Amino acid sequence: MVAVQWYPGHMDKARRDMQESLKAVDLVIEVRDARIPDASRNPMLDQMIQSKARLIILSKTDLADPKITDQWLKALEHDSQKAIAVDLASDTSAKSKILSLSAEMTQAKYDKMVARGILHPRAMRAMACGIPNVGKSTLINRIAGKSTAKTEDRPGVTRSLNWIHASRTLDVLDTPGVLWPKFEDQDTGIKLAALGSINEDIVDQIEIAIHTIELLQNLYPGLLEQIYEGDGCNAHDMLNAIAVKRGLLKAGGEADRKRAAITFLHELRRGQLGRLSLEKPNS
Ligand SMILES: Nc1nc2c(ncn2[C@@H]2O[C@H](COP(=O)(O)OP(=O)(O)OP(=O)(O)O)[C@@H](O)[C@H]2O)c(=O)[nH]1
Ligand SMILES: [Mg+2]
Repeated sequence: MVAVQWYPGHMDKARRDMQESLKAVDLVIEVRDARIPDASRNPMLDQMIQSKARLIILSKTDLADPKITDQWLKALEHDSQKAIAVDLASDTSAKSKILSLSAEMTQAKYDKMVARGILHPRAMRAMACGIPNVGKSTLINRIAGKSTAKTEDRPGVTRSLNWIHASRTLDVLDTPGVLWPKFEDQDTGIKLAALGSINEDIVDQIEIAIHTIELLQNLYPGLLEQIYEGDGCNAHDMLNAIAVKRGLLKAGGEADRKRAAITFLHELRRGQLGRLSLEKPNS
């Protein structure tokens, strides 16, 4: 069993602070990783958000399999919930897409204020939330057009809630990434660790790499064999093939499996193995 059960105190505090702030919020912007839209969905959010309008942003779409992302978008749209996939890091049109959908989803609120005689209604308020390292702060910076919120490629960068006047019409609350106390299955923890939403120091990188290799061998048969030149091998042999291909050998010539695991996971996360998704809808 992969040891990724973990729920640090700062996440529980963030969850309580978010619950409190929700009262003042017109729209919830839930950021999920386009490569794992189901594993990166925090089940605690459903309880917290209840009937509030929800815009789901599938981030890192530049790294995900485009065909599978289209399937996810269709599966995620319903009633008071809309979904779009964006590359928050470099797509300059992401800002206008997010602002126009946010305006559309808060239009009724805005109209109510006008009907009450308010001549200049306040900016609408959105809460950006989601698991660690999915791009919540990057999204806010993208809308604001400047680096207001701190971002970094590791989980746990944002530590407290912070309102940012992102545009003339939208204030966005940046929140710390939050996980939930117990994953429903081992696969969820593996996918979250593989794509960098769980602190690298608390999981066994070799185990995560082995399970991720198995996942990819099922979803993309032949791909890893082609990249790393392992031939028809199981996940353990594949990790050795990765070590050999990347020149990660110990003094005696033996494969350095730990460094191979870390290298493999970093290559996957950065998109160096291609645009890959780790799960499909209803699978
Ligand atoms: N390629 C790509 N990288 C992205 C995208 N969105 C965010 N990133 C990168 O993902 C990393 C994490 O982004 P953050 O905005 O810090 O993530 P966060 O959700 O605020 O993370 P925490 O505050 O730790 O919960 C950074 O290195 C970003 O540059 C995207 O759409 N595409
Ligand atoms: Mg952040």
